[in-house]
Amino acid sequence: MNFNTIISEEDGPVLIITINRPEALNALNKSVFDDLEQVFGIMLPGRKDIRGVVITGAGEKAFVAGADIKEFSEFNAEQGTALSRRGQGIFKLIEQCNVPVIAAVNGFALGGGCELAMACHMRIAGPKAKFGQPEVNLGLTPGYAGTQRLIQLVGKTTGLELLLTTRMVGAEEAKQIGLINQVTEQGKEVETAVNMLKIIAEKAPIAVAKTIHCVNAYYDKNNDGFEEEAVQFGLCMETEDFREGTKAFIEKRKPNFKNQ
Ligand code: CO8
Repeated sequence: MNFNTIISEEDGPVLIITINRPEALNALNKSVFDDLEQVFGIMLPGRKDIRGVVITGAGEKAFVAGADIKEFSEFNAEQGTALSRRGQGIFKLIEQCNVPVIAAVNGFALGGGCELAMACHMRIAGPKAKFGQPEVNLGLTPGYAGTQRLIQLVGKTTGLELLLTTRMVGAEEAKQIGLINQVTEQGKEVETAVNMLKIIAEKAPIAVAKTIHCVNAYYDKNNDGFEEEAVQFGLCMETEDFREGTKAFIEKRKPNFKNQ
């Protein structure tokens, strides 16, 4: 697959996606969205061997410093709504991905960058990371679901404060408020994320996918997460991996899952 603005590498079962526009602090433009859509909409559904994804930003300064302001500065309402829907749709593909996706945040994660990190299932950051939603400084609301996911992650009280004051939070505070999972050493963000994904890659893949699906159902207003869990739990029992997992436990050995 050919990409213009991302670099795609593999480390065993883990795909590492680097957003590669360091001259613009990896700002999200149309080309980045096209590339992310190819990865999450086309490539990953056809690659059963990939068991986790890391998203990071090129260079030492930024994960992603937001949507590309230069690209939308002349937009009208119709164009703005269309772009917002497109970004939200691509971030939903990430959130609904069958394998875990971790944002490895090495610097600024602002606006659309913070929204991208929040659409991932987990976030690992180095000490130089800075998270923020500065949209109201530009006369905008967040457009890629920042008003929804920030509140889900940190609650309405802290979320509204950050959205309205635009105050940036560092890695330690982000961990404290529940925005990220872990603070790691500077420069080790990707490695830490890959290691976590390699641990998850040893688990039963269908059960991992269904667990992500059930957690997402909690936030889906059209779905009953409790019922969804009961159904998915039952479906797991029809998988070969369920037989293997329980058999391996009884035989006191490591399971050999086949994603079936
Ligand atoms: N878009 C486009 N270019 C950017 C962006 C961006 N978001 N951020 C940085 N750049 C560019 C700069 O213009 C600069 O380019 P050049 O060298 O050609 O002038 C280069 O990256 C380096 O940036 P700085 O010189 O500004 O670097 P500093 O270290 O001085 O500052 C900051 C770093 C603080 C991160 C600063 O760059 C900044 O404030 N950036 C903008 C942050 C921001 O406001 N982000 C939110 C954008 S809006 C958004 O994300 C809304 C999402 C929903 C959109 C829905 C659309 C309809």
